[in-house]
Formats: sequence, C-alpha cells, structure tokens
Amino acid sequence: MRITDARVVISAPGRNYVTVIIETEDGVVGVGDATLNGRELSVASYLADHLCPLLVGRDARRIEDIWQYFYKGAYWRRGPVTMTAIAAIDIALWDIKGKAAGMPVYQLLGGAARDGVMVYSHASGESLDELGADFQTHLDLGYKAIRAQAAIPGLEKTYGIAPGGGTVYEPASGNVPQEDSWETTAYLDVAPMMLAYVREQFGYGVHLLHDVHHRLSPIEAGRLGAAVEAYRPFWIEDPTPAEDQSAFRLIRSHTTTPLAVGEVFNSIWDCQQLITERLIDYIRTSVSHAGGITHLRRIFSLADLYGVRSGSHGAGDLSPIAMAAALHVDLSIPNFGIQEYMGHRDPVGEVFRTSYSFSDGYMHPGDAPGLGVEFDEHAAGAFPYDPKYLPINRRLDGSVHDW
Ligand code: GCO
Ligand code: MG
Repeated sequence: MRITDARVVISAPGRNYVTVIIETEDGVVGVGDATLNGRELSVASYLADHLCPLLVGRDARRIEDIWQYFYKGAYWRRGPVTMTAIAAIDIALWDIKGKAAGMPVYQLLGGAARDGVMVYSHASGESLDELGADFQTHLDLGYKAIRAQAAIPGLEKTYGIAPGGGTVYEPASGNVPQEDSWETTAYLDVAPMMLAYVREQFGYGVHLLHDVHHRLSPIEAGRLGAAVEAYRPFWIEDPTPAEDQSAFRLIRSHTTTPLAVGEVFNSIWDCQQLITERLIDYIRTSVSHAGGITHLRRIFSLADLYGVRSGSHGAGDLSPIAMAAALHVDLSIPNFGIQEYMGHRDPVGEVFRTSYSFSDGYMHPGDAPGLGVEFDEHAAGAFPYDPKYLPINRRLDGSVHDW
C-alpha cells in the first residue's frame, strides 16, 4: 500500500489547526493533527519541507518503521515541533490502517477495555459566583468531572478564564502575544477558597480538578496541595514548570493531593523519572504532541507498570482529529484515568466531521473505520490562518514568569 501523496493544510475554523493528509495508491486516505498552538507554521514547514516528501513511495502499513525512520533517522530527536510532526503522520497512518481493515482504530489497539471514556470539562469565572454558575451548566450537561478556575482579585487578566455566556477561553488574534499578570501570593490565597466554594456549593459527588499552569515553586506547590486536601481534588495539574522532574519529589513529600503533569511533554524521556519514581499520579501527554498513537501507547505502558494513569491533554487547540485519536487510545488501554474535553468552537464542524459521541459524562470514539473523522479540505479553504499566540505571563514587577 504505497503512499502517493502527503500534504499539509492550515485552516482556522474557530481556531488554527494544522492537518496532514496522506493518500495511498488504493485510494485510502488518512488524516493527522499537527497543531502546535502558537507555533503552527513551524510544524507545517517541518512536515511540508522535510517529512512529507520522504513519505511518498513508502508502504503506509509499516507504521512502526516510518516512526523510527523519522525519529532516529533525523539525528535531531525530540522537541515539540519534531514530535508533533511525527505524531501527525503516525495518527494518519493509524487512520489508514483502520480504514483498510474496516475497523475503528481502538479495535486494532486491542479492543475496548471499558464502555466509555470519562472526560472532564472546564468551568471558570471572574468571580466565585460566576464560576458557580458555569460549574452548574457543566453539571447539567452531564459531566462527572469538572476543572475549576477563577480570576485572581487584583490581577487584570488571568489565563483560561472564559468571558462568560457559555463561551470558551480563547487567546486574542494578532502577531504579538497579549500579556497577562501574575502574583503568586494572591493566587495561593484564592485557590483553596475557590475549591472550598465548589465543594460547599456542589458537594463531593463530582470530580473536581484544578490547573496551576506551571506557576508555583516546588515548596509553594507543596503548600497548595496540603491546603486543598480536604476538598479532595481529583488532581492538581502542572503545579511547577514541568521540565524539572525532581521538583516533584519535594511536592510529594508535603501532600497526598494527586498530581498531574505532561501536556508540554513530547517524549517518554520527558516523564521517565516522574513515572518510574512514582512522583505523579496522572500523565497528561497528548497523542498529537507526544509522537502519535505509537509513542503515546509506549508512555502509557511504562506508566501502567508504576500505577500512573493517563489523563491526556484535550484542549480546544488540539483538532478534532487529535480528540478522536485520543479516545481510541483511552478506550483500549488498561490504565486510563481521565480525558480532557474542552470541545471545539463553531464553525469547526464545517471542516471536521466526527463520529465520537458524549453521553452522561463519558465519550466514545464511535465505530467508523479508522479514526472516524472526515476532514473537508475544500471547506477548510474558507478559513485562512489567523495568527494567535498564547499570552505571556509577567509578575507585577514586570519580570516574565513561568507558564
Ligand atoms: C489545559 C491547558 C491549556 C493549554 C493550551 C496550550 O489544561 O487545557 O493548560 O489551556 O494552556 O492547550 O496550548
Ligand atoms: Mg493544563
């Protein structure tokens, strides 16, 4: 099954997505997600200039060989741009394999190990009351797990707080990133109050999550974890900058609050110590940023040996193709924990037609052959690239702070 064409499409139906399309001699076509938020054009160029030309003529069925060819063959290993590009090709090849076999990808991965995939959504507010209203909206939608974020009084803008009215958070368009402000002391006061508020209002029958976005020092994170234990968070996410794996030893020694990390990781090497030393409870690597289905399964297999569960990143800046691929992996692995599901903004459905479904807090990838996502290349043409950056985070004294 020779590959006859591989190309990249950048479109912005709601937000920017980079999509790889791989065609084979017998007409089976696969799609993969190559979106790297704020760095979209780098991955598109890596693919179009370096990887796609090398795919033509190769046997699309040899997924592992193609993965190794691009990973080991390039000499330069790892890194978000490289690994997102390899991931997109890997995802598209699994799509092709499923379509050729007439099976959904999860069947090729060993079949369903559960009936559905528990997902968590995002609730946020400028005030606790606004957060409460948004939390209730998500409960009414059936979610069993909800992430809570609230603005910090005294700070002009806080990352991830949606403007309200059912909308999701979205960075502003433009060629220069917006700048947010940050003050750790204020945050450390507010965060426990916020989780306490959610428990007082809604009780303990829902899983409660919170994202720190890498903003604390290890000892501050230990203090936060200890302060919120009574509110039984499902997890505290990204408490400290994720590349410092040994920092988690210090956090662990101060709290039993479960820890999740990994949305910025792109290989098994980034989380090897975190997993093998049992420094985290959930590994959040995503299928599109951590080398595709092939490499993500390797990470989750290592995690399974050490009692660490999956909790993949699933923000709206990962395309519906990544969401579908994640659901196929989630459904089939033994150590699934939870899946993030932020949903996608209109008009994403005009370009990506999905067969996954949500019911009562759980998702299922559907039973269409392959990933179950159709990408309408023609429709994508109506939504040109819209430059957008994640905000920069500065302390009140003007210094750049961690993300
Ligand atoms: C999350 C994330 C996102 C990321 C974004 C980066 O947990 O969903 O932290 O908000 O910041 O996906 O591209
Ligand atoms: Mg996060």
